[in-house]
Amino acid sequence: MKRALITGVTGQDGSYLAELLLEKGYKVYGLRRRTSTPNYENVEHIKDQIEWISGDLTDLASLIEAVRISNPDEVYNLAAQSFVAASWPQPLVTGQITALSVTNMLEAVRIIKPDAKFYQASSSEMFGKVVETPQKETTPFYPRSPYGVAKVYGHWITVNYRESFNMFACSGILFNHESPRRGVEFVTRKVTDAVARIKLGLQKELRMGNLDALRDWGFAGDYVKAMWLMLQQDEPDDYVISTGEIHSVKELLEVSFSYVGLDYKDYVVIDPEFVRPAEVDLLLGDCTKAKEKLGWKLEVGFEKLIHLMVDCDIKKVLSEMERPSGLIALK
Ligand code: NAP
Ligand code: G4F
Repeated sequence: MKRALITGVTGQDGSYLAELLLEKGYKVYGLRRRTSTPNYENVEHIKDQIEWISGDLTDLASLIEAVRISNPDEVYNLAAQSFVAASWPQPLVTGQITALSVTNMLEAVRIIKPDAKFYQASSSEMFGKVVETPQKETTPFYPRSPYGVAKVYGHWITVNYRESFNMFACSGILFNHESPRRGVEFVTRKVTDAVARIKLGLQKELRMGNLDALRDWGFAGDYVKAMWLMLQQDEPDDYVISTGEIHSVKELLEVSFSYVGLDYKDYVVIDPEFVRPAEVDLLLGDCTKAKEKLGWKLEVGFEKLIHLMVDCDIKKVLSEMERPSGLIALK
């Protein structure tokens, strides 16, 4: 039985990856930091099948212990401060978790289990103010946020450990990917959650930032398959994972609101609070290498993804409304 250690397992990607690896018969170890209240929402359904290890990405001793306990064949380093907007008010925490802690994880693996295969969750945010379109593995980086800068560090230290210590370390440069498990502050989920609340009469308006931003949005369930495929190859390498399709935030609003028979223009208010100090205007990926070398393919397209998210949010809000306590999360 193969053994995998996942950091960030309570997050969106970690939960889909854990499901995938369990289906494949892996023993899955999940690193979980201490929280004052439970945060198992994304993994509630598989919680008992995961071997939980307490630890924090910023604490090397806990990572060494996690690698020792799990003795993994594969390590997926997904944990991060992953919200770009939060990286301006919290640049140091973002740097500690999203940048330097990648070295913590690599060191823990190098010291305890150097032959384990390692996946680093790199990001299209590294392309930032893009120097070519579409972006591919060879496109130079120009990060536009403390988060993007931190991810560039994480990417290069992964490449460096591969070249310095001959470790099987891969960096997946993933473009935006979404799902009903996406944190509610990210733009897709913020919109689909608001659509559900507006449709059900619980919210009157939606405050947004830059509607002209363009993104290449895919489905998280498809993207974790690419992570796994990268670690099944004979040689470690870096891959762009994307849909190759671009949509604006405005289109996201149109698709989401019109799905429930509403016009977004009646509800959306532009609020400078959600406009970023420096914006990434456009991200569009070219994943030819992943398609050809990994045989990776996309299954869920943009409209289907957004409709799926709206459907799930309507169900979630309805179940909140039906709770006997009457506690409705008004926004
Ligand atoms: P997410 O939902 O925000 O999950 C982040 C995970 O990291 C959570 O499980 C969180 O734990 C954990 N974490 C944060 N700080 C930690 C720490 N100090 N120690 C241990 N665990 C910590 O992110 P995601 O969307 O699944 O993304 C997964 C990874 O891919 C991230 O590295 C992200 O930056 C990267 N990425 C994401 C996308 C995307 O579009 N989703 C694209 C490219 C790259 P808690 O539950 O305790 O908060
Ligand atoms: O959904 P977002 O917050 O995602 P962003 O910044 O692209 O980052 C996500 O994708 C990266 C990969 O490229 C990951 F590495 C990262 O961890 C994260 O998962 O914002 C998308 C776009 C931005 O241009 C933002 O300015 O939507 C625009 N936007 C407009 N109004 C908004 C809003 N974003 C948010 N979160 N909230 C708004 O009200």
